[in-house]
Amino acid sequence: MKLELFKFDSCPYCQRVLRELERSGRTDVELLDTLENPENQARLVREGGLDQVPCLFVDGKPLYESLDIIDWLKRHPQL
Ligand SMILES: N[C@@H](CCC(=O)N[C@@H](CS)C(=O)NCC(=O)O)C(=O)O
Repeated sequence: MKLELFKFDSCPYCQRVLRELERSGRTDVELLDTLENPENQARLVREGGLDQVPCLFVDGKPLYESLDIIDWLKRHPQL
């Protein structure tokens, strides 16, 4: 399963998700910063449909909303 998290560091909702990644110690989520790399933002809007972070792509399918992302991560621990 391919996991990609679109985020930027000054976003408090992104920090919430990043804290969960740190807490769980999982290493299977690729971080894509939308401020550092405009191509990431363009891809987020093109493929996700919304210019909003955080967004977790699960095999290319977008999941928005930090609390929903955290819930998904907890229900799908790294194997
Ligand atoms: N309810 C959302 C809020 C996310 C949010 O407001 N993110 C801001 C950055 S801190 C954003 O992307 N704003 C741009 C927009 O909503 O168009 C969540 O919990 O993920």
